[in-house]
Amino acid sequence: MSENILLRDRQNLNDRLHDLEESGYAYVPNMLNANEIMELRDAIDCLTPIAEANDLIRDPGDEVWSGNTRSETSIHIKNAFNRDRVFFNCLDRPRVIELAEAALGEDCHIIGMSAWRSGPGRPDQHLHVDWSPIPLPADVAINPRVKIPIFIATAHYYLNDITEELGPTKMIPGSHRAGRTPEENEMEWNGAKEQSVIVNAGDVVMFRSEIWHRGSANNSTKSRYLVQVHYSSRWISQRMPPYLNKFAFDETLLANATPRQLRLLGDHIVPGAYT
Ligand SMILES: O=C(O)CCC(=O)C(=O)O
Ligand SMILES: [Fe+2]
Repeated sequence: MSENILLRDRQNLNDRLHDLEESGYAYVPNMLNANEIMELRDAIDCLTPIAEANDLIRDPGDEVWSGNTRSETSIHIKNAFNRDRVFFNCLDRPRVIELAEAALGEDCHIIGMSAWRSGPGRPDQHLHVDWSPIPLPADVAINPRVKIPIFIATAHYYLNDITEELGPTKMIPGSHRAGRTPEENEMEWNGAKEQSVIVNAGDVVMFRSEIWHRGSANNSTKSRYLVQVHYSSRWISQRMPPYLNKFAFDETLLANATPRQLRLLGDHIVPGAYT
């Protein structure tokens, strides 16, 4: 059994930014109230996966993704912001968006937003990085004088009280300083083991894309619900499948969006490639 990760309830943005930069993750508790949590869970249960958008669905024990829609199935929905206003509203929740903008720039945007229902039987993921922007020799990566900017960070909105049985996210604090991705079945970095992210429903944890982490097995009888908002610097391209102009924004959601929300969806002021 893993130890629980240290969650620091910081009182200001600078401290949260420091945690994200130095530990690789930051804690933003009590982001959603009980009503908002229920709305998001209900909205996930109403989602039908769209094959062309690379949405995934899996029955318990399945090795391959299938087209079945039984309620205990696991689903992974891309472009969740486009499917329901409750997801759209996760674009720019206070404290989280301020942290994203401080870490990634005032002109940051989202590269995607995923909604997950992970049913009983969901297997362990391997320890991985979501993206390692600059591979470096170990001694360079760990040198405190070397400061790699954050290029991508994901905010996890947890919609359950997380227990070890439900399958917490596991992370190795500080492992964004590895300068590489973990080898298959590598479980430790620099003598440090993975730790469990045990949070309450409505809490957010944001982590930079190079931290070693994984989702773990759901050994409970309940489904685990999660929304992931993937923020990036302006210079990283957005991923909204299907590609080649086949993705279409929901016009009603756009019509009611604020300028900041539009920018987060890619409507940048800068007209050219660079300026
Ligand atoms: O389920 C989780 O907690 C983490 C998921 C994850 O890391 C991923 O899908 O890349
Ligand atoms: Fe991941």
